Amino acid sequence: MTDQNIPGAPSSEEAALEEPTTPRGPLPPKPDQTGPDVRTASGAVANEDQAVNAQQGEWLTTAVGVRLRETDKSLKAGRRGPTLMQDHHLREKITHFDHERIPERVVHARGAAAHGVFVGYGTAESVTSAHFLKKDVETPTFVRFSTVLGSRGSADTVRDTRGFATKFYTAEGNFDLVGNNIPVFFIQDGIKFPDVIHAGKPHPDREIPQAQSAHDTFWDFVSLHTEAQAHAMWNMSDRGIPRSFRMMEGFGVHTFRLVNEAGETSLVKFHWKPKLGIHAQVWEEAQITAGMDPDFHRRDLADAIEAGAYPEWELGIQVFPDTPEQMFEGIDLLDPTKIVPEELAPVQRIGKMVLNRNPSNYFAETEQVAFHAGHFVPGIEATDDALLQARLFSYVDTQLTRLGGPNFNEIPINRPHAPVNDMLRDGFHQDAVHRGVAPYHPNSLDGGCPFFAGNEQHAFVDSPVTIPPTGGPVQKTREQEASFDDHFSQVRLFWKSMTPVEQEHIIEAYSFELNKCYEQNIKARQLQHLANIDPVLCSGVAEALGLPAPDPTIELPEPEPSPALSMVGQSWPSDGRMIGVVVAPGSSMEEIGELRTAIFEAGMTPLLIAPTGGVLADGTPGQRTFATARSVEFDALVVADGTSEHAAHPQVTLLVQECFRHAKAIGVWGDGAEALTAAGVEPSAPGIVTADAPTAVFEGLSGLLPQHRVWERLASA
Ligand code: HDD
Repeated sequence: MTDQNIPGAPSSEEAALEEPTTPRGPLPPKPDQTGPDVRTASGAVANEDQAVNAQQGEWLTTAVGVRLRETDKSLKAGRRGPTLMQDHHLREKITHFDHERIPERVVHARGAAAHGVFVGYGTAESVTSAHFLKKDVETPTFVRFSTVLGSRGSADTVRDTRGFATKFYTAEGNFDLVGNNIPVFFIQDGIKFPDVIHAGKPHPDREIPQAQSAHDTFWDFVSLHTEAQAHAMWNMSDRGIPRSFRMMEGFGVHTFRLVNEAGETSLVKFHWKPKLGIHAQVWEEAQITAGMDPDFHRRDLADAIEAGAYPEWELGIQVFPDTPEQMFEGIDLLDPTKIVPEELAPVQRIGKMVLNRNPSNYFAETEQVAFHAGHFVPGIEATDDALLQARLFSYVDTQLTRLGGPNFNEIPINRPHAPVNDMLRDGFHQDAVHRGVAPYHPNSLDGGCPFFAGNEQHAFVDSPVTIPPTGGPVQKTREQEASFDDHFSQVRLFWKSMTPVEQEHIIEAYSFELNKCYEQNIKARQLQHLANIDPVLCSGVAEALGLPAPDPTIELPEPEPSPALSMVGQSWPSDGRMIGVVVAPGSSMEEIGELRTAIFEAGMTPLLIAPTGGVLADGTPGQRTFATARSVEFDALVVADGTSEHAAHPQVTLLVQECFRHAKAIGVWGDGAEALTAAGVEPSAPGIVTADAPTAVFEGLSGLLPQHRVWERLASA
């Protein structure tokens, strides 16, 4: 066969080959499934559609492009004979499969991600020269949310901190803001990171429990490290079980240094503020969800984006003067276990991020993305926070094992959109075909290139910060400032800023976790810390543990509560909320149609729950059956008229009772009210809407949803 025979028109010999299946044309990509932006040889950014369609070419080939006529049977010496070593395709297929997995992240292994765009407001221009924060500058972003402790296949809704890592592909190179949904950290110095993670991960003997902090080694660590009390309390609060990634705040945690055009510096803390507000599951919901739908958060994020309900956050900064002490109102800004309450330093909004595209391929993008806390752009710098300093080393180092060598920045999802002209060469998985002969500086052979950029070309210049900031001779030491030793006053501040219902949840969370510990010493030690934080907190937990509540051993001043720390009491947009609607053959499809329209028009999603599968009378699909529905999927429940025959169905009763217990709004019209009676729910209870028409029911629910839950239904609210 000659070359001319190959592309396009098959030769007569090829045509004679029998195809096992009819070749099909490429599937049309979904609008949100375009490939990752990649850098072309010329440095321009292109969208590699080919990558999306790689699986849909006409002919199956080997890895090196040879067309195959069989992939289901190996090459054997006769029909019943041994397999032949010369079967290249068999060996290639199996070998590649054998090496498909890469090590999961040592922490934050379980995650979900999305592409987005960030737009600067220009309000940060007085404090930073960063180009992407200038007014109306649009920057592509990629965000990965994660849990910390669980393995890649663990459940989404476990009690844990959530990672919130954002890669900004700015015109000046990549900036990574690798944050969490909790603004304080367990430890003050990165040298302790392996310790806290060893304690939090499953026990090394039996590798249990998975994705949990409710076990002895975790609480052993926490009770032996008073500095961990602040983070532990945040984890035990409702922030540890978010309703959705879309409804979480994000925090840069550390204090960073910003530098403006004039070279003046400020210290800042970064905050992400979600448009939809901060909401949590209740603990029972989180537990049910982990079994019913372990992918709950992952699915929620992808579904919302696919439905066009793009999640949004505003980026904000708290700004502090860059004084030699690096303190603000008595709070040490280099201590990552401390916050600065918003009441003392308001969060100023500097830009907005919208997540508008799901990844096309989990492995290529979400798994291979490599964030680095040290990826800064001109105008943003690190501070001497000892936790941050250790991170500056760890994030590059970990990729060497995880992504198999030093060239991970060439993987499409990690490539900057700014032109790259480094002198890094060779190594495993080197994709670039570098030209020239002189990858060293200075040189006289490659035209002297590359040259250094100066201020005019906006080079990254480290600000001339005095070390130590207080001046004087530098002494090597493994000590830290005395201000780092106050481990309790902010934990008390957090506790005192909670509403009664949030405090009750915190007591329940500590009680659950500590009751899962076997070691009595650990429980007793932790109770002593709780006594030092607050006697009410301590006695609540002690009672649940069946242990005496110890007296405090320290005296703390009464803090000024920070209402911004509470998740209760505010009103938020209810876009994207899910409304479960129990229907039955006796329901009027006209009324159901009116209800669905009203729900859609309010930017929410109805989920119809019918006794059995299949379509309803007018062809409307029922999305759930009584057997497959569970309350955790819904933010509110409606029981339609015409359902009386099923009012006492155990699954309907379970739905109503769970929604009631979890403080969700419930609406009924007509004989739908019988489901309330069957479940033992009083129609006059808070958050129960009874009306004579579906639209009136929905109107009542719409008034309740902005508070997220019917808080007054919970006993102590
Ligand atoms: Fe970390 C991953 C957040 C302290 C070492 N970290 C990782 C991720 C997030 C954070 C969100 C997942 C990134 C992704 O989605 O790929 N880490 C934090 C925050 C910290 C923090 C907010 C404190 C303020 N981390 C921290 C310390 C160290 C590390 C002190 C080590 C000294 N973190 C890592 C790591 C990981 C990581 C081992 C695992 C996977 C990766 O980096 O890429 O290098």
